[in-house]
Amino acid sequence: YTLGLATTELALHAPSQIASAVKTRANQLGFNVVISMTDNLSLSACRAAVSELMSQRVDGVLINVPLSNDSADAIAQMCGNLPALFLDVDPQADVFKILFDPHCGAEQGVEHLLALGHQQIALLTGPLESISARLRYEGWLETLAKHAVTPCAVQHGDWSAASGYQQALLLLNQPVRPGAILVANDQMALGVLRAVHEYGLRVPEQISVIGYDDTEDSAFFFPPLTTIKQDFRLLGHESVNRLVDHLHTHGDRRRSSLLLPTSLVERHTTA
Ligand code: IPT
Repeated sequence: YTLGLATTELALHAPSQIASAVKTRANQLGFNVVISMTDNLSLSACRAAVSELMSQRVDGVLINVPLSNDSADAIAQMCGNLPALFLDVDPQADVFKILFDPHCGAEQGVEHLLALGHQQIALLTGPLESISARLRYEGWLETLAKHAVTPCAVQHGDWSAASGYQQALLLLNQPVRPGAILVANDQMALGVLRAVHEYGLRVPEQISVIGYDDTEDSAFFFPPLTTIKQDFRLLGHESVNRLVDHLHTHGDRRRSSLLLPTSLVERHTTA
């Protein structure tokens, strides 16, 4: 078999670690993986990436591109009989999928900060064209609202460390200085830490920062980053297993979608 992986920007840490995990598991099972990458978040970019894989006669595709429900339907339809497993869609989307529960992750971050006594909490989301960025943001707002807390400021980044740095400077310059910043991924949190240090504030004594992903290097940020772990090795392993299983049974068995849990990893950026 040859598996296809359509992926969003591989310069980002999470998608590259997912691709690595997919490749590792596929190799263990003796399969090839061909990769095509989108360079923006439009539906047409995803279509182009999937059609590139189809023209290489792959036996099944993994799609790690953020897709709204309508876009996921469109891509599933385009795949026709070709098995397609989605990795970045809404848990409600009616497609074959394996996802980390965005609501669970958002809730764990908020609950951790509230348990530490924080009330002045600022939010730094990912790009709102991304379904996962949107769902994490909604999860934060819902959990905060349950505790009658409103965020003291909100900014939107693009997942990169550079955007984290720029947006953190805006958050720090608000009239009410946040006591904690909830960040939608570790790369942006890296930029936030630099901005906070340049601003002359101590982490975690004067301001707490929490990330999301727990990518490979996050334990080596300074200070080591508290974050919400998504186990990308497990995702790669499970997604290849399930896609291959689907191929073997010719789709006879009911496709079983899976929602993976996230977990809080407490290091030294929250207090
Ligand atoms: C998601 C990451 O959490 C985020 O950091 C960013 O890299 C994004 O991917 C890129 O699309 S993980 C995804 C499987 C929801």
